[in-house]
Amino acid sequence: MGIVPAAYEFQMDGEPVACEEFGHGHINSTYKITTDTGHEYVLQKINKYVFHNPVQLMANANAVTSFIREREADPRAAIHFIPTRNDDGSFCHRDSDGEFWRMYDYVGGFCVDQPETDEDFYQSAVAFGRFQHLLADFPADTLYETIPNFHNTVDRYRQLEESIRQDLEHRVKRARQEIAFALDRKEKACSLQRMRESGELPLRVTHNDTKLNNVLLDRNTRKALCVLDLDTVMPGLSVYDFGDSIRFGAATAAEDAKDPSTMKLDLHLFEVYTRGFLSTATSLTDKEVAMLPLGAYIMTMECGIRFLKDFLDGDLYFKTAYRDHNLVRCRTQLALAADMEIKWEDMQRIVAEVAHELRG
Ligand code: GN1
Ligand code: MG
Repeated sequence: MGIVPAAYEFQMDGEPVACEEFGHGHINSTYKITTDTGHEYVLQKINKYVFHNPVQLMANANAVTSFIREREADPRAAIHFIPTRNDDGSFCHRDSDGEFWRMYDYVGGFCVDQPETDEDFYQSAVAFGRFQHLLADFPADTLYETIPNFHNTVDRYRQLEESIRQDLEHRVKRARQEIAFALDRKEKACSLQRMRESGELPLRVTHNDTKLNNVLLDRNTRKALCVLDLDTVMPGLSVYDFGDSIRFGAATAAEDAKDPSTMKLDLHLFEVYTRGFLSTATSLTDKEVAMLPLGAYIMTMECGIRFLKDFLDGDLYFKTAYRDHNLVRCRTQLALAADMEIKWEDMQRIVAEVAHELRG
């Protein structure tokens, strides 16, 4: 189905008069639709190869955004999805080709891929912390687990061990050091999952893609408006979201830097993010706050073992640009985890100091 016919399936204000490609996402196709009454909408075709259940995905996204919009006066505090013309309350249209579409209000603002200053990174922390806080009373267990066991590190290890045992691509011999490093740390890496199962850490709504470029900034003030890309919203632990931001954003090198010795944790950026996150995520328990460094460490280890497993399997999950791309990524992530081990006490001290200052 064409783009404009798909747009007609939603309850827009006015008739579409312009349609342009929009954004630069790698997963979904995105368009901006303008109508004759001057309204602007974002129309997206959901990538069905990545997301197998767009209906559940949209149910999650709509449930959390509706919840936020009921509590926040600023209409830009959460995306506003537009219902379809079906009048069945659905927010997702399936066209005759089996493609799924959704639409939301365009509210302006902009996103950045790289922070221009520390303040941009701080604003992303404010946004993801606020997301936690605004959803603190949301019944997280009512959300669909759209990617089951996504951060179940126990299960990630099980899968890694299975791939090592099968060694389908005969690559185990080339990753002996990385395998040993990962297996040596299994117990620590699985500790958050145990705390989730025992209830020591509360089940929360998690975003699961807490990168800077998923935060919408105000054009004038450059302050965070809301978080975007709710495709991986699921029940989980607050420290997953914190941890993944640190893994990606407080690192001194790219995720796939070829020289792993360039990959370190930037303690200054770690503090910047901690400060922003704790300034808004005020509903976290003391235990959750204490586990923030562990969240950063485990998200990094987990990502490393996911790349490792995919390398052993012959690069089936992550897109790769060259033969050893997943092994390079794995080494770089494990180097970051190793550096966190060296800086462990500093990480603990920073979290304790910032928490003391902001929470008393
Ligand atoms: C994938 O596609 P992207 O970059 O948003 C992955 C994350 C990994 C990340 C590592 C659904 O995210 O979990 O941390 O790659 N997303 C999924 O680069 O598997
Ligand atoms: Mg993503």
